[in-house]
Amino acid sequence: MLDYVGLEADLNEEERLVRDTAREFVDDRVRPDIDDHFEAGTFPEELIAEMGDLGFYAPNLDHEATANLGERAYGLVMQELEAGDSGVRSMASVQGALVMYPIHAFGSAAQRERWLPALADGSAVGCFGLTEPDHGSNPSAMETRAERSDDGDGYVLNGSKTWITNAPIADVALVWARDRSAADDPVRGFLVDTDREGITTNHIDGKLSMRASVTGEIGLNDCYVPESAVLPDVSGMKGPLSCLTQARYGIAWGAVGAARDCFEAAREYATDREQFGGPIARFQLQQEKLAEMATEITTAQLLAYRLADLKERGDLRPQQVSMAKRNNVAMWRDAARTAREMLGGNGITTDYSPMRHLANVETVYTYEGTHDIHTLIVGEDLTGIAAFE
Ligand code: TGC
Ligand code: FAD
Repeated sequence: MLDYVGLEADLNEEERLVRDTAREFVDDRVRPDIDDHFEAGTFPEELIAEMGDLGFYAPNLDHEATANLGERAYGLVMQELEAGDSGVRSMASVQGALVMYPIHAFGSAAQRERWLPALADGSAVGCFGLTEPDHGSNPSAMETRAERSDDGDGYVLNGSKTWITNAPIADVALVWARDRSAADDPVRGFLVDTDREGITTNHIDGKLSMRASVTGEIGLNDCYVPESAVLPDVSGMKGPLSCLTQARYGIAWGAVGAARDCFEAAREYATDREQFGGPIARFQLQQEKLAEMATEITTAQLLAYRLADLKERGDLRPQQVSMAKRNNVAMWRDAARTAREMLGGNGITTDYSPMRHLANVETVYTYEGTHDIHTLIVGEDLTGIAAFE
């Protein structure tokens, strides 16, 4: 397995164990069926509880229901899951970074008690509703609104969210909405049970990317939620954006895993496949491709490792996470295309992983902030000038 600068040696015993556990899980439980799920457009739902049992949801949170691992161990789990398939890593990212993290960071004691154990063991599924049909890259323009209910005991939600991972299978939706009852309509988070009246979670069909993942829309039509559904300790865009930082960190690691899987498929194929009387790996053109991929994967991996150290000591800035998400996903996109090319005609089938990773990366390049948006976040950080509008 590619580890060109020997990062393995720096892992402690716990990190190695966690990495090996996630790798074995992917080999035994993900790889055998993932192509069938990708072709059928389904998520292997039996893995939801299994991943909970293995502690893959928000393992970096300090809570009795979670695995209480360090940031590097968490990153390694994301790396191995995405080497299997982005749909599997997405499941873990949404559940852990986008639903459990905000409940842990901004929730009430009752919300933490109700949801964290169930989400951690996979007996409940969460989803994160930020994007709207007309507001993707600029979620601050969201139209979903919360108004005080007539009895004053809760809120009534109206609006719609789209492209929401897990929405059709979720028990709880964290919906971000403008609170019309407060001055300046601040954005607030609402934990909405999906069996409430007034909420729908329809499936989105026809995806050609991220097929082994369930994606849906959320409709909110006079959906009443009690006051106890509001995340009490955050208000403003900082709430959803800080969740994104957690998930983007995981994606920076996951990208390394998916790219590594493409590289390994290409290396093996090139040494086995014979043309013109010998393995294609003997041609300089093929070696150049492998050398380039290995170099880019290694530098992306180093960036992920550095991020883990910064995050562990509380020094990681969101802009640094943007740089890593942007770089590592673009690196994976290039690696997947090159690997697919090296596999020739066989490379366009589900018999090999690169084309599936190549299809998936189009989503990952776009969600959690598009490549362009992360360019502008880093650009603003470097110049002090925001170029979004
Ligand atoms: P802005 O005015 O810049 O900031 C508002 C407040 O938030 C703070 N902040 C952050 N905090 C933590 N992490 C971040 N990444 C943060 N970015 C900003 C900021 O300090 C400020 O705090 P305060 O205390 O001063 O109020 O916010 P803005 O609304 O102008 O945002 C600008 C922009 C474009 C960067 C932001 O809207 C953005 O990142 N857009 C991209 C949208 C996006 O990434 N959507 C993702 C939806 S979820 C998803 O895709 C899930 S896929 C999951 C899966 O399946 O794996
Ligand atoms: P737009 O914002 O309309 O962007 C279109 C194009 O314009 C992009 O190329 C973009 O880079 C470019 N662009 C936009 N603004 C600028 C600018 N200022 N400067 C230069 N270029 C710009 N969202 C959730 O809330 N929860 C989820 O669980 C979730 N899961 C998803 C799962 C999948 C499979 C997909 C595809 C998306 C998911 N999303 C989710 C939504 C995702 O976050 C958005 O698709 C993403 O933020 C981009 O928004 P958009 O699709 O509306 O594109």
